[in-house]
Amino acid sequence: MSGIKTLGQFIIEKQADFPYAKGELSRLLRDIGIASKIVNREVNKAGLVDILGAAGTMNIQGEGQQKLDVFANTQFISALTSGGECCIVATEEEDDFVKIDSPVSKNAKYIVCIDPLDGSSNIDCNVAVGTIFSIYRRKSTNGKATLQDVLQKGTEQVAAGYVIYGSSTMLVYTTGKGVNGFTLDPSIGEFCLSHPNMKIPPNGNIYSLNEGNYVHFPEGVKKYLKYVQVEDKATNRPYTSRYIGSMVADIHRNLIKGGIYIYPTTARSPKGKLRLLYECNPMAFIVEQAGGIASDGFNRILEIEPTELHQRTAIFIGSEHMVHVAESLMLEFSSERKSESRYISGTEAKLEQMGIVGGID
Ligand code: AHM
Ligand code: MG
Repeated sequence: MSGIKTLGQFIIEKQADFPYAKGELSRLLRDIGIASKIVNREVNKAGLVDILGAAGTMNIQGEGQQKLDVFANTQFISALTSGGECCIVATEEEDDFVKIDSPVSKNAKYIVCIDPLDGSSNIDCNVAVGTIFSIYRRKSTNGKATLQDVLQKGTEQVAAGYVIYGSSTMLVYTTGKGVNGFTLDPSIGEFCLSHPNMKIPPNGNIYSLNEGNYVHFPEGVKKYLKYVQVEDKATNRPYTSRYIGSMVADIHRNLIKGGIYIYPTTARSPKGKLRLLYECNPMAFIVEQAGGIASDGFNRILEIEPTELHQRTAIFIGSEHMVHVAESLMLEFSSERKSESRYISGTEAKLEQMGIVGGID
């Protein structure tokens, strides 16, 4: 066992970073880790047993649920209920938030927003899927926690993470002091620290977006696509296109290799497709903690004020330089929100300042 540090050991060790911590957040992270191992077991044998296929129910977004979505949802809610640290779970799979009302959770202080199985339309063909979670401290101090406790800005997250059920299963999380990744060793059934202090390269050459939606993209995204596809040796263009269609897997790869993931607004999804509370905010927190950027094309994802549980947003997330270029083009060519943008200077000046010039007309 020498040299191995398990997730449990790491969490306890890191508790010392928070001098007044009573171990509640650590227990919550542990509960999520345990549930994800159970989900991993089922995802791994999905091709073998009769658990695949639609469960016959629709979630609030009108999307068909897969059976494993339902299974994962139940596992996480049940782990958070028996763990005793969580008072509300907001999940992609339930129309309303779930109040945890168990004797052990009477004093629970934490809210968990979760996408129990993201990318689940990929399960039938053995492509990587993931779990995404975000943890907040409840704001109200008495009575039962309410929707207002859930609708907090991403900057208020105390922790966030994802699990990728891929060729290996990994859990990656942050508590605002960097990002660490753990790989599940199936022989001992433990997540072991494998990627300490993860940092996203400031620039990269991978872009990930569903180009099939091209005709519906905002002009700024169309220009960005042109930019990444133009030959320019100095900036290593054309870039490489990689799109799995599982946000967790696409962002995980870009986190390691450098890259940008974009899900913009489209004519079909005018507010974007991905959900702020349990998809975009947690991924944005992780990527920022790793040194990257996450924006809705104009402003920081983490500063969006949520007004509803299943709110959607556009997202541009990844390596700092790449997101800056995309934002600059959004500003220049899709500038209906110019006044809100973090950029007030001209695009060209900004690009030149970053050492990135040419290729955009
Ligand atoms: P889901 O939560 O219903 O699985 O949808 C989220 C997924 C992301 O993982 C993925 O990046 C995106 O939707 C793919 O959407 P599209 O098929 O429109 O490209
Ligand atoms: Mg999802």
